Parts: sequence; structure tokens; C-alpha cells
Amino acid sequence: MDTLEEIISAIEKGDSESVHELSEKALAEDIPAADILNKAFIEGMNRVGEKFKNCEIFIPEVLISAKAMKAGMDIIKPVLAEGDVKSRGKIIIGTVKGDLHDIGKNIVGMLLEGAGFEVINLGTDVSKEEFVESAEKEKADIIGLSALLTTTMLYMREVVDSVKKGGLDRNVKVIIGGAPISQSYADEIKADGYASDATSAVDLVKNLLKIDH
Ligand code: B1M
Repeated sequence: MDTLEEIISAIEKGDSESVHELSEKALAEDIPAADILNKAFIEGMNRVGEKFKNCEIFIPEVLISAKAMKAGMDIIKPVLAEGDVKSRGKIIIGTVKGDLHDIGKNIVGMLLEGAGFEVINLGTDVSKEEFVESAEKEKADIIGLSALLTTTMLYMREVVDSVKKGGLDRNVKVIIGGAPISQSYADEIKADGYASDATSAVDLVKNLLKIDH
């Protein structure tokens, strides 16, 4: 089994110590941090998600796996963020009100940081008022909303409307993402953009801020 497969297996078992050690081993083998993230961490959580969906495992196991993945994230985060010399723009991100899922949103935040953006992560269960206040205070360029539930994704519309109502949309763009989100939903609620995964979120931000590389 190669190191990335070993990491996936350790995430599935929820073995934080092994994920920590194997992530160090992968970096020592010169495996790019982005590959460790995409091919091991995200793949590992996808497999955990499938088992959860099929009722093979339950919430406690999912949380233990998420914690194990975080142990690996702590190892690769400094490497992902290398080369971040000057901020290319400021981004506020958060999971919308009522929603506590933050694994994907944190990955998006980490990749944006790695791409040289300043990221202010408001956490989970974030209200429209908090998004707007923070964007005004920080003079943000972009607000990034995440939602994983079909119930909480509806709140994204309220955040977009609040941003437009205050005229903040002249300076700030709103992007959205998360498993139940689609481009057509983004169009429907008049968000400025949608990304299906963390890598596409970085490309989307670069496009919106007119950064070519
Ligand atoms: Co929950 N949960 N969960 N859960 N959970 C889902 C989402 C679910 C699909 C599982 C299922 O039933 N099959 C289901 C939602 C069903 C629906 O709405 N249609 C569900 C449910 C029902 C629930 C509860 C209601 C369960 C309960 O209590 N009965 C409850 C709700 C709690 C709440 O939020 N109020 C709940 C709780 C939890 C845990 C706490 C146990 C845990 C969250 C832990 C945490 O986040 N700290 C959890 C988890 C882990 C999952 C699954 C298994 C995995 C989600 C995940 O982290 N994926 C999930 C099933 C699944 O997705 N297969 C499930 C890995 C992550 C890397 O992917 O988050 O999609 P993802 O992020 C991707 C992209 O979506 C995108 O980029 C990321 C990286 O590529 N992306 C963005 C995300 N945000 C973005 C923002 C962007 C751009 C891209 O721009 C700003």
C-alpha cells in the first residue's frame, strides 16, 4: 500500500496518530501537499461519508475520522501556505446559520490561504448580520458561504440579499459552495459565483478578482 492509501485507511479508522505520522512521511517522500490533501484527506473523508450514508458507521465515528484528518491538516497546512508573501485579497468565509459542517469550508479556506489570499474564517452557524458586519469591518473583497444541508442552503439567499440591500455588493462579491449547491442555485439567488470543490473555489476567486495566475 502506498503512503496516500495508508493515510486514507488511517482516516477511515479514525487513527489520528497514524495520520499525523503518515502525513509527515508523505511530505518526506516529496508527495506534493496538494496531492496529500486531494488524493488522501478528501478521498478518505469521501469514503467515510459513503459509509455514513449507507449506515455502516454513525456520527461518533465520522467525528473521529474528521479529527484524524485534521491531525494531518496540521502537518500540511504550513506547506500549503508557503510562498504566501503578500495578500492578493481578503476573503471572509463561514458556514451559514444552522449548519455545523465545517470540514469542506476549512479546506477551501486553507487552499485560498495557500494561494496567497488573506482568509478570515468566521466558523460555523454564521448569521447574515455577522457576514455583513465582518465584510464591512475588514473591507473584504469576497464573502464565501458554505452549506451542507438542503435546509440551511436556503439561508444563503438571505445573506446575498443582505449584502445587496446595504449596497455592500458594490465592493464585495458573494460566492457559494457545499455538497447540495449548484450553479443553477447560485444563479437563482444571484450569488456572484459557485465552486464545486476547493480547487475550483481558488480559480473562481482569482477570476472574480481578475488575478491571472
Ligand atoms: Co452531516 N450530513 N449531518 N455531519 N455529514 C451530510 C451533509 C449528509 C449528506 C449525510 C447523509 O445523510 N447522507 C446529510 C445532509 C442531507 C441533506 O441535507 N440533504 C447530513 C445530515 C442529515 C446531518 C445531521 C442533520 C445529522 C443528524 O443530526 N441527524 C447533522 C446536522 C448538524 C448541523 O449542521 N446542524 C449532521 C452532523 C454531522 C457531523 C457533526 C457528524 C459531521 C460534521 C463534522 C464537521 O463538519 N465538523 C457530519 C459529516 C462529517 C457529514 C458527511 C458524512 C461528510 C461531510 C464532509 O465533511 N465531507 C456528509 C455526507 C457526505 O457529504 N458524504 C454529511 C468532506 C468535505 C471535504 O466535503 O463538505 O462537501 P464537503 O466540501 C467540499 C465541497 O462541497 C466544496 O469544497 C469542499 C472540498 O472539496 N465546498 C465549497 C464546501 N464549502 C464550499 C464553499 C465554497 C466553495 C466550495 O465557496 C465559499
